[in-house]
Amino acid sequence: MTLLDQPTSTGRGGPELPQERRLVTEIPGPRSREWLTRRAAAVSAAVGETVPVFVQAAGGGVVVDVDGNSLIDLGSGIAVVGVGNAAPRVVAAVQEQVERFTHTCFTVAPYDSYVEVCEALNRLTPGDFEKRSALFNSGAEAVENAVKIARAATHKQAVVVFDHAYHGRTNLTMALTAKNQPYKNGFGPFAPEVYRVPLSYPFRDGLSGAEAAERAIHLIEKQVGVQNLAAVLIEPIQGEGGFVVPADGFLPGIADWAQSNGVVFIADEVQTGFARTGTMFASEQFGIVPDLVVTAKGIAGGLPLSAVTGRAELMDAAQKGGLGGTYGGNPLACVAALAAIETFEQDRLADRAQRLGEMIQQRLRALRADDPRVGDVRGRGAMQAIELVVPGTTEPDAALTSRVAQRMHQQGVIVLTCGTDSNVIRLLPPLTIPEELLAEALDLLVETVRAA
Ligand code: PLZ
Repeated sequence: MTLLDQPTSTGRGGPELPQERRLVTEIPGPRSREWLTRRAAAVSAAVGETVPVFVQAAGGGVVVDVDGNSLIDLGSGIAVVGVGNAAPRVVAAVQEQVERFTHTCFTVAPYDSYVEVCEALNRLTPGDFEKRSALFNSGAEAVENAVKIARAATHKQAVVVFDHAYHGRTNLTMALTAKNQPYKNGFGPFAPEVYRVPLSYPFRDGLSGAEAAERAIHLIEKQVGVQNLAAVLIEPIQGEGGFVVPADGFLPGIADWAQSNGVVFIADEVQTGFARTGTMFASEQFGIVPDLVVTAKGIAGGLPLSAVTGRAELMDAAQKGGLGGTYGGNPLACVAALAAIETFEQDRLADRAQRLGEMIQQRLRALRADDPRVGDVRGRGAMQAIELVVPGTTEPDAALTSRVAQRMHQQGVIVLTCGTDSNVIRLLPPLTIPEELLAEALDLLVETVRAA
């Protein structure tokens, strides 16, 4: 009999889980190690992994593994479970729906929750103009559809994206994504008519927002031409690319230029959306009103759902039947989204994100003040990061970053890294994490960076 044949705890997830960091074995423990062995024999070696534990339950601010270790979650499954894992409203809504019907395909036989999610998105996204939405499964799929919509509406083809951008792993979105390893290497050829221009990256370029916008616009006008350009696509704060917060004025500069030149301005709010940055959408904090907003991740408490929302005349431009897919707006995901959106609003999770952000910034700025390897502390709300460098320079220190992340995992805290140079540690706690738990994780992070 192997360990895996023995029953594991039957404990449920959700916020009722004990909110504590508790290590009862080394990380990974014996049960996780058995699963890692089975994983290696069954799962493609090309599918990555960050933390070497297998999950048994999760909720509030913790993830409990199959050995009974309780880890503090500062990753939210990559910014997904903002409302917490197994959030009570989400669980109840999905349980009720799963017993009614699981799927009809909205484009075959429609149902109410799809329409209600679109109504909610039209209400919540920036802009007081007439809007429409369409639902898909993943962030990448929604980004692709935003590009399709912009092309259909403008009868133009080119798309401009930025250095360090991340938009997905499908063929078109690989072309839109900047970083080669591991996302693109060996997977070409990539889609044409994608043009990349420099971002505003205050820690590295020293430019004002207006200067960085002017630099990008000049390149677009000279190398692409507005008469060919369907859309400019940008993450308001970059996610995978390093949690880069552009200098003030950069986003409005780009958006104003696009919108006065017949170019669709698309905000990819897949990672920044749904209260994560302290407002429902990050665009609000930068004073931009995108023509199209792409959402996913936080939208449905962990069920796969994504959306494109925007100006009705753009959203309605493609031919009838031109947008769709078998599962897009699946009824389980839609009721989960309605429950998640109710939770964001009723529990004022955007305010919570701001409060968590203040705690994180305070702690990490103090660290930066006495450790020159912490080159930059940046972020908004509960989307914060430190960029680790060789002291006194902006030269990335990826080795230090990976050591810190691994050491955090061994101590029972899930943290993720990011950045084109893999030298950024990012914090994305569930917005339901208890403050004491976040404080404990931040203390550990500070100690771990100092000791690494
Ligand atoms: N746009 C801004 O952050 C997904 C990628 C994880 P999907 N980011 C996490 C990984 O290693 O694959 C993301 C994003 C932004 C688009 C996407 C794509 O969303 O739901 O992963 O397709």
